[in-house]
Amino acid sequence: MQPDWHRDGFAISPVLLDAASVARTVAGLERVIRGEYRLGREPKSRSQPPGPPGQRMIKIDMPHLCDPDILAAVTHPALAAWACAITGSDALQAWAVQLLWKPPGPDEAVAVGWHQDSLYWPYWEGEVLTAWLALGDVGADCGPVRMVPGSHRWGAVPAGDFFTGDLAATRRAIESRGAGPWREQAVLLPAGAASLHHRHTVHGSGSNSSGRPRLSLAIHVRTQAAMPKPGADDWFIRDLDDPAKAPWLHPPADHPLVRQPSCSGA
Ligand SMILES: O=C(O)CCC(=O)C(=O)O
Repeated sequence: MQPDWHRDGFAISPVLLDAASVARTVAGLERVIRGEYRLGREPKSRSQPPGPPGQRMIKIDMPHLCDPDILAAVTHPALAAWACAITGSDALQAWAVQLLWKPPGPDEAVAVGWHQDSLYWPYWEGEVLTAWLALGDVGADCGPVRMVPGSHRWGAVPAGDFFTGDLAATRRAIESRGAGPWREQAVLLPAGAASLHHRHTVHGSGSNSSGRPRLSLAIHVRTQAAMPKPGADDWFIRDLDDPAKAPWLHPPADHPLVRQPSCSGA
């Protein structure tokens, strides 16, 4: 069933980036993975969630700082226009981006445990979301992201863990908080399409048996209805006025709405 943003807490786009844009972005991912930074800046961090050496998922934070083709994908107007239309937002700013490269492998190596993104974002208040852009076809055998429809209405559940591949344990931990009922839907996407999920939507992903890597960018965005919590001081929100780090996607950065002090993290 096609998910509905308000009912299910996630949505699936049509193809937004054409094949040439996807190919350019994939080349950018490959460059950043091998440490070639065409924009002369390093990513915030390079990490590999637990798993056997050489088989783990690769997670690189803020790759758009490093590569023009990744920056172009993050700021692609079709992605922003779709996300604004789905959420009914006037403005959208990317404040964090993750490159996610899931190689073929079993759960122990490449699974992402069930979690809500809000668990990792204690410094935000309001509407903060994730657009997950597929940079290759994501079929059922690739370890697609699986969402729990309706879980955005559970509120913040202080359980779950992105960084453990133990899907059963993270599900038990979330369910033990009284959340439910549990239902799962895999998000299958053609290359160039995206999903969008709410900060409280529970999600995770399992093994990749496709024989090829699953490639994506997770683009964390805020709408004009999100503000950093008073006194919050975190790397991700410190430089919200720096367009290299946190580009406004919609409307363009010179729009009067974006220049309002209330939209600035300062
Ligand atoms: O790529 C995955 O499998 C998980 C991604 C995720 O947790 C996210 O985009 O918030």
